[in-house]
Order: sequence, then C-alpha cells, then structure tokens
Amino acid sequence: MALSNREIAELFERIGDMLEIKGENIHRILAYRRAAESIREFGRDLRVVSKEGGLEAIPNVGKVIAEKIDELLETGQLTFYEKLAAEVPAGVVDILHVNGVGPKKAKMFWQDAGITSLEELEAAARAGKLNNLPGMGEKSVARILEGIESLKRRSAETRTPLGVALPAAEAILSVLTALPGVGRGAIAGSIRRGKPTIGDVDLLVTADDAAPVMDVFTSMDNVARVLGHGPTKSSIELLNGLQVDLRVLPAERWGTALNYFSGSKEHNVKLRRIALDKGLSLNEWALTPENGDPEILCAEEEDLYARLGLQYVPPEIREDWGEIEAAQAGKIPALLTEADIVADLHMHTTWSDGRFSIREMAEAAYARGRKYIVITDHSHGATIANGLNVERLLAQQAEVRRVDAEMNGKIRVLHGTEMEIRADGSLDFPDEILAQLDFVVASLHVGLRQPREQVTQRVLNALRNPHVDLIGHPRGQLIIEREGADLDLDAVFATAKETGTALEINANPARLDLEASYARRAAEMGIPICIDTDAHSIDQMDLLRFGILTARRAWLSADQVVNTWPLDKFLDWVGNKHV
Ligand code: DGT
Ligand code: CA
Ligand code: CA
Ligand code: ZN
Repeated sequence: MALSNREIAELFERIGDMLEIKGENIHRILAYRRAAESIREFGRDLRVVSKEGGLEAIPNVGKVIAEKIDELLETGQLTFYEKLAAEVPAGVVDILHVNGVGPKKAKMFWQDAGITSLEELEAAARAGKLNNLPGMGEKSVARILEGIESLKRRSAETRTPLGVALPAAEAILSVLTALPGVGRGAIAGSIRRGKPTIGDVDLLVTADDAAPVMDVFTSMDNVARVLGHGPTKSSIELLNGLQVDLRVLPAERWGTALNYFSGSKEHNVKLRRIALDKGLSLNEWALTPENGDPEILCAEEEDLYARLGLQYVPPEIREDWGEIEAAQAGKIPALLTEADIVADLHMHTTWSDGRFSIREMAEAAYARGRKYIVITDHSHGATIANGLNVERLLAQQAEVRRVDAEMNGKIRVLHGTEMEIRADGSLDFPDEILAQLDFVVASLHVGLRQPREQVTQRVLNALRNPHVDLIGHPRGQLIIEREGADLDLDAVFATAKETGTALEINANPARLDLEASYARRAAEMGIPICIDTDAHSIDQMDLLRFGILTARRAWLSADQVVNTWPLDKFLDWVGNKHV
C-alpha cells in the first residue's frame, strides 16, 4: 500500500533526528523537519500531487525532498533513509525523544556505552552505569528515568490535540452539511465534550438517503484510506492520520443518536440505568418501553433528558463526574459561554516574541468584542523570547498608555507583564517596578522538571508576592508533548486562596492549563480563574473557544471567571490583593 502523507512526514522527521545524532549541518536537519511539518499539514494526497508533478509547490519542499517523495511513493522505500538507518540504530532515535536527552547525549550513550534502545538506557540508568559518563550525575540520571516513564505514558496511545481535531472536524462537517438532502450535522464524541486530546472524530448528519453522503465522505481529497463504507456508518483515515467516523440517520432520531455518540461512555451507562429504572431501554435509536409499547423517539437531546426526569446536561460535563446526580437534583450550574467574556488578560506583542504591535492587538481585541485587555510581554529572564528589562518595560508602558488614549474608550488597554518565575524561585522584577503595572502574570517556563518540593516553593513564592495577580499556565504542561511540573497543587491552591491570587486556564490548545479537573477544584475553593489566549498573534485571539470549552468542563459559571467582570470590578480586585 502506498504511503500516506503522515507516514512520509514521520519518515522525514526521523531523517532529521538521525542527521542530528550524526552531528550534521543544522540547515540540512531543519530542511527535513520543515518539510515534515508542511507535509503533515498539507491537505492533499501526495500520491496525487506527485503524479501531477506539483510536489515542489508545497511549502518547504524543494527538488531534493520532492525526489525523495517520488522515490518513496514509487518504491515504498528510500535509499537515503536505508543508508542512514544502517549507520544510526533505530533505538538511538527513540532515545532522542526522552525529555532531557538531546542529540549529543543520545550519541554519547550509543558510542561510549553501547546503548541502542530505550530498554538498554533504562537498565543502564538503574544499574548506575550512566553516572560515570561525562556530564552525567545522579540528578541527570534521575531525570532520564523520569523522562523514560513519561515517554512510555505518552506513547501508550496516539491521540490528537483538540486544537487539530476540532478545525479538521468542522471543515469536513461543513462539506457534508452543504450537500443536497442533508439536514442537521454535528460533531459528537470527545471533541464535543472538549477533551484536550482526541482519539477519533465522530460526526453525525441527518439525511433520508445516506448513500450519496457516504460517497462524498469517503472520496474527499484529504482521505488517506477508507476503513469502512456502509449504509449508516463509514470510517476514514485522513492524510494527517486522524480517523473520522460518520453516521447518517433520520432526523426524528437525532436526539438519542447525538446523545449516544457524544458520550462519554460512563455518562451513557448511567443514563441507560436511569432509563431502565423507568422501564425503558435506551440506545442510539430510541427509548423503547420494555412492556412492548411503541418506541419513543427523541428528536432533541433535551427531549431525552426530560423523558428521563433529568435537567439538561451540557456535553462538556458528561464525564460521570457528578453531573447525573446534579441533574437529578436540578443543580447543573449555568455554564460560562463565550458571550460572557469581556477581557483578555495575557497576550504578547513585538516588544517580546509576539508578531503584532500593541495598537494592532488592541484593534483586533476590539474587533472581537473585548472591553479591556492587558499587554503582558515576557520579562528579561525569558531571553529566547526577547523579554523586557526594567528600562524597556517602562518604555513600553508609555506606549501602552498612548494606545489606550488613542482607542478613545472603545476598549481599555492596560499594562502588565508575564514575569518569569526564575529557576531559583526569585522573580524577574523588583516590587517597586511591579507596583507600577496594572496587572502581573507570573509564569514558570524553566526548571519545570525540578523536584516537587522545589518547583512548588517557586510558585508559592510568586503567589505570596503582593503584586502578582495571576499564575499563568500553572503546571507548564504541553498537550501530548510534555507533562506538567510535579506541583503540589493542594499547597498551590491553598496559597492562591489565602493570597487572593488568580489561576489561569490558558486557552491555547497546546496548553489547556489548568486542565478542567484542576480548574474545577480551584474554583470550588473560591479561587478566581482567568481564561486567557496568551496570543502571540492576532489569529491566536480566536483560541479563546478552547479555553471556554475547558472552563465549561470545569463546571465554571461566569462569575467565577475574572474575564467576565466589568472593568471596575476587575480594577477593584487587582487593587485589593492582600488587603
Ligand atoms: P475518543 O475518541 O477516544 O477521544 O473518545 P470518544 O468519547 O469520542 O469515544 P469513541 O469515539 O470511542 O465513541 C464515541 C461515543 O460513542 C462515546 O463517547 C460513547 C459512544 N460509544 C462508543 N462505544 C460505546 C460503547 O461500547 N458503549 C457505550 N455506552 N457507548 C459507546
Ligand atoms: Ca471519538
Ligand atoms: Ca469513534
Ligand atoms: Zn504568555
């Protein structure tokens, strides 16, 4: 079978890793990595594009890479890769993916200690055989063991970030709902529930005749292979590796089907039990009375919950985390919606690593209906992000004040910082400087793998500073790529509560930090939650929706979220910390 875009991208990614281990020229390494990234995001089948002779029109694909793609598609093999694979053992490339192991170390383990697999690395670390290698101490060995554990957990299943799956699902759904004969359409499954990672995409549409819908679905340009093609259900694998299930059903069964395929499985199990208690059997098609009476159809999910004597449960909280019991008691809260949001309290400009000016960000936020924003560029400890020193911070303040005046009350533009919590626990700006800012975000970007005690102390120290208003992306997790710091969240929440400091739900789908379960606990303790885009560009302001989904999963209502407060209330709160 010919290779899919994703498989080709993965191969180029691997070539980049192998070249890096060999110590090749960085430009050559990057050429393969960039090509891999472009191919992964490219929406058309390389097999088709190759036949058309159009490979070189793909971004980051030049003559050399195009020839390799052609060879791969024609022969299923790549001589260049085979040669590299003969030099660099496959297991050494795997070792490169352990947190804390770079190409130099991977090469050293291989050439100085003969380690060519993750298993050998783990065994050597446990037997104390790594300690004697140059630059390796007890601490770095412990870090490697943690890295191996984390890698094992992460590679146990392949899941796709919500930020990738949701737009892909929407694009397909809009194709399907535009077809003649198609009525309603929805994204169901874990995407509808707003889970940070997605196993596969579940789509539902209504149509009287399913066949033409299935035909379009299975023959879209971005289909790598068809996994199933039936009268009510079809499944495909996209070129980027994502699996998509589509079900087509009659409109009068919409409510039960949407509910069933939205899950979670645990929520559904409980619903079925409640139905049974009422003498009804529930499946995706209908509620069927056990006494032989005709089936009861639910065209809307609301009908189904009402039939079961339950308050309607929004999809984001259907996880069997107490929502059934709450619905029975009529105690499902009114969850926050995007319309409640009036502010964005964390964003970057060209002063640090953002791509747009203060004025441009202000205009873009105004266009999105925000009433106030805070400009929070990085502080100087974030050297790679071109962080601001005191002098530049104060110069920036003058510009923020000017833009605020220029916006003439349409939107208020406030001045803050995203200040580094340094590895030693100290903060990047002295109190007298922080006192001049409207709002202070403090974040961990370095030393995330420090021992629990140490990394927790750093956050507690930041929380206790009278000027720090918010801890940005508290755990420092990256969805799929990196687990959060080993924080003692009980201590963090207790201190946030005591000091009146807010905690963030960072809306960027690469972070979604705090995650819902933590955010829920924090909010229940009375800790204010901020939902911020952390936008580094204008289009990233639209990532807010992912933060909203996460907040809804956390059962948050509008009053618990700082970004819904009118400016006066916000300024009162900021001014009153620690009184
Ligand atoms: P995922 O894809 O792993 O991120 O998670 P889901 O929740 O999208 O799970 P998926 O795609 O396997 O199934 C979609 C929904 O269909 C699921 O949330 C509930 C329903 N469902 C699937 N299989 C079963 C099952 O065996 N029993 C029950 N009760 N529901 C199921
Ligand atoms: Ca799914
Ligand atoms: Ca599925
Ligand atoms: Zn930031």
